[in-house]
Formats: sequence, structure tokens, C-alpha cells
Amino acid sequence: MTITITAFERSPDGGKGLARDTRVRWALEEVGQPYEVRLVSFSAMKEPAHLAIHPFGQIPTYEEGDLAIFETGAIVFHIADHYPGLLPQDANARARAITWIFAALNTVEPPILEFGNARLLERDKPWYAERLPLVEDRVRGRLAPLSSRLGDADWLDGPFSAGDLMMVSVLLRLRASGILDEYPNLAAYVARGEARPAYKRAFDAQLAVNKAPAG
Ligand code: GTB
Repeated sequence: MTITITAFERSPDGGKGLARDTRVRWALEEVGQPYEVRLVSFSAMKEPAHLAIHPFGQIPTYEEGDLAIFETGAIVFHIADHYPGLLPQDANARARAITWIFAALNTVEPPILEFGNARLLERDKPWYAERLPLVEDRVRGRLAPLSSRLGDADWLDGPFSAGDLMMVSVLLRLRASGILDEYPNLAAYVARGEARPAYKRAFDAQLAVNKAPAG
């Protein structure tokens, strides 16, 4: 059955791979499933056809046969659950890998999103310079324990899993800020994720869309 995902017709990041379709593309590349992409404009995302799949009018979505789902975490979990390669067979190891998906999205990403929003949307506020260090410290409050847990391991719990895919994707959003470099093992962890052939294919595929002349 054909898998179809949605992505920005033109990502605001100009192809840096930070929009969340990259996470889904990466998961599909890791498990070796071909997929098609339906590109949507910001206005099309708010139209009934897209809202029927994604009630919040966002990307990415995932369709396969009569299944249509949204939320990157749910999509990546669905892919990992249905196709071998991203979750261990052993039940306990599998549960731990799934835990890292949730940890990435629920514990590590929220302060990173807050930090990104502060830098993007609050620069002109009179309180920006005073608030930013607080927001940065909330990010460090997640990175420090994550760095301790990773130690000198390659991945968070044994072989590369969907948990690592999600954690690396979340941490990638920090790279431009320099905060990640305060934790050399996390910077190296992210670099290992980016070096995976499946990540490179996913990145290149989204870049090809965002580099193409606007049509
Ligand atoms: N919780 C949802 C999920 O995980 O799937 C969040 C989905 C989401 O935030 N989608 C964004 C979207 O559709 C795109 S990825 N936004 C349009 C809208 O809400 O109208 C977030 C994103 C957007 C842009 C960049 N960037 O340019 O760097 C990075 C990430």
C-alpha cells in the first residue's frame, strides 16, 4: 500500500530539515519503506480536505490505505511498530526505546521550543535580555541529565532506535544556538544521527523540495 505523507510546500527554514516531516521521512528511510509526499501550502493546511486528516491544520500527516494519522510521535511510532528496524524485539528493550520517544517529545523538546520561540518572536520585547538566560537554563536543565545518561555510549539504550531518531531530531533544533556544543557527547550524538545514510536521504529529499524554484 502506498504511504503518503504531507510536508510544507515551502518550509520557512528554507530546507534546513527542521520541519517535522523530516522526522517521518527519516523513519521511513530507516525501515526502507518508499513513500510519496503531498506538498501543502499554509492556506491549504487550513482547508477542509487537510483538516479532515489533521484537525489542527498542520504537517506532517501519514496516510496508508484507509489509515490517516497525524502527530509526528504517533506517526514515527506507527512506522516503528509496523516495520522492522526501529524498535528492538525484546519486550523490555522495546518499551525503553518507546520511552525515549516520549522523553524526547514531552520532556526535552518543550523547553527547546520555548527557547526557539523566545529567539524568534520575543527579540523586540523590553524583557527579552532578562528572560533569555532563564529560558536557556531550562534547556540546560534537560541537556545536562541527558548528557549524563548518554555518557560515552553511541545511542541511548543499545542499538539505534526510534527513541534516538526522535531525540536527535529534537536536539537538532538547538544547533544554531551553540548550546548543544556545551555538551560534547550530545553534539557527537547528533552528528552520529545525521551521518546515518537514512537521515541523509531524508534530509536531501526535503532539501530538494525547498531548493526548487517556487512554482
Ligand atoms: N505536535 C505536532 C507534531 O509533532 O506533529 C506539531 C506539528 C507542527 O508543529 N507542525 C508545523 C506546522 O504545520 C510544522 S513543523 N506549522 C504550520 C501551522 O501550524 O500552521 C514545526 C516547524 C515549522 C517550521 C520550522 N522552521 O522553519 O524551522 C521548524 C519546525
